[in-house]
Amino acid sequence: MTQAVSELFGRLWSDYLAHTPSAKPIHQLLGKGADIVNDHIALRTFNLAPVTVDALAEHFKAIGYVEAGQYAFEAKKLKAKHFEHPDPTAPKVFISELLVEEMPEEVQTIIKKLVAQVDPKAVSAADFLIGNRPWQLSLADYQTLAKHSEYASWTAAWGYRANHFTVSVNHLAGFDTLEAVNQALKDAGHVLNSSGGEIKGSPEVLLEQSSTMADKGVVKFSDGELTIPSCFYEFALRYPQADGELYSGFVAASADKIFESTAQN
Ligand code: OOG
Ligand code: NI
Repeated sequence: MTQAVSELFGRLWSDYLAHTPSAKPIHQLLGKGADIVNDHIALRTFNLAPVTVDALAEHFKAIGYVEAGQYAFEAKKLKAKHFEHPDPTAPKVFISELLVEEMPEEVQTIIKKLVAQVDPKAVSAADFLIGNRPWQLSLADYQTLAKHSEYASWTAAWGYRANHFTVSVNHLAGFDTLEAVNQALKDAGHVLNSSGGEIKGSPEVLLEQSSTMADKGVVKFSDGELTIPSCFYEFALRYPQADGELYSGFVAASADKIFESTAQN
């Protein structure tokens, strides 16, 4: 990996660890002390300037990433793109955005109020994606968003940071199947996202995924604090395409369920 790539992911990883206490023990459990290859990370945003997917993607394009896939999630009112780097050991990047104009009026009003607080020049700053919520948010507004869209409330509360890292199961020395990974996680007391089944996808769609339910963290609002779901860990096993290369895209039907890893429970 180039130094720019490893530096950016190193900073994203430090912020992620600070909000995901289960990540270190899971890393140890699956890697057994060895390095772990990250399949991808994900970021969330709103489709309003200056914080659209395309604007956030500039951080990755600047270090060699290119757009490699587009996805739509009609029920959740989301769109997403994924980005890849020519170096196959660089994690892929999945960035989604809420289609704000498709939300009820009261949701639109709140999100526009948040995004209006973002200095457009700040979006390209080196630390914009590293644990950064560039707006004030009240508890009442958070709760209104949560009633209509779990995604909107999570994004408003946590802002810009990796909402998950993803273990590449293909690269694990001690595990050959996602079933075995899931069993080890459950035996160690971790709670998996079971929406749509613990394993999303199949060998037929060339990608199997599972994830933990998000840890919890304290978020500061303008008028108080609340403990809410923070970030989660994902596990991905990729299968070879006809040309022998591992499939490198995402599967919308599976991603739709992975989003639910930050649901309130
Ligand atoms: C992204 C969910 C989709 C995947 O691997 O399909 C995803 C999110 O929760 O922001 O990560
Ligand atoms: Ni993911």
